[in-house]
Amino acid sequence: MHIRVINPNTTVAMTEKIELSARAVIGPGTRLDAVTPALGPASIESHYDEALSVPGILTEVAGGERAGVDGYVIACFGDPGLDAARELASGPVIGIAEAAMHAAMLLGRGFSVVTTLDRTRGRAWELAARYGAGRACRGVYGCAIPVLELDTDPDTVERVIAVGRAALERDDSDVIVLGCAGMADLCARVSAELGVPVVDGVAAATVFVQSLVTLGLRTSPVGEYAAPPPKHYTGLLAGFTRPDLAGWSAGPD
Ligand code: 2AL
Repeated sequence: MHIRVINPNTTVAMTEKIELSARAVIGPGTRLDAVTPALGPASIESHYDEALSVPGILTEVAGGERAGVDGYVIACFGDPGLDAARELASGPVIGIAEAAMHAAMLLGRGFSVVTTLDRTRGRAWELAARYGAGRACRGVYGCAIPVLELDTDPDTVERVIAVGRAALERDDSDVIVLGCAGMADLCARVSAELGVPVVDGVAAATVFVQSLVTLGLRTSPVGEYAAPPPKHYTGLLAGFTRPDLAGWSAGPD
């Protein structure tokens, strides 16, 4: 089985962190690659960043299809491009917010999300509603650390712990969801400090994809997630024109 974990931002150090988290939970027969798109934003913390990350993600999915990848993880907490990736991939595709929220609902009665900047909170709430977690999600809190400063800010882990502790108290929640792929390496430490399950969506999504592939299950090919109708794309997006029309590569190779 071959799983591809896509870091939707272009920061290689973050992809390496994501890969460690995913690699720690794969079974012996699973091959994993963690990829960094060639085009996109250095980090994703706005709707603009998120929109501009999608062509890079789709390029990695298209390349994965050519390489025989069995399933994909989209490793950014806004789950960018998830629906489009499902239209393109023959195997399952799971976003880390989707995986983390589902896992949290299997572990407790209510969860709180600890994320990076306050401005990403709205997207997290929107995704909770989409995934049927609108009631279980009791709060979403920023810790005022931009994505690319998670590694360099000496206070990161203490801040995440403090915000998580306050969230558990305020929300009367019993599970914490980490709201950024760049927090994957904090999971064990935060959990040990808070004494509740702390869900890293990267690990959760990797295990879920692996499980679906093992079960022989894939995204339904009929209806909304059927392959997108072929058409021409122009300008910077010309490479995304589908094969039925012209030597399709979905994006610059
Ligand atoms: C993220 C994430 O997971 N990756 C990224 O670049 N931005 N999420 C976030 N809430 O900031």
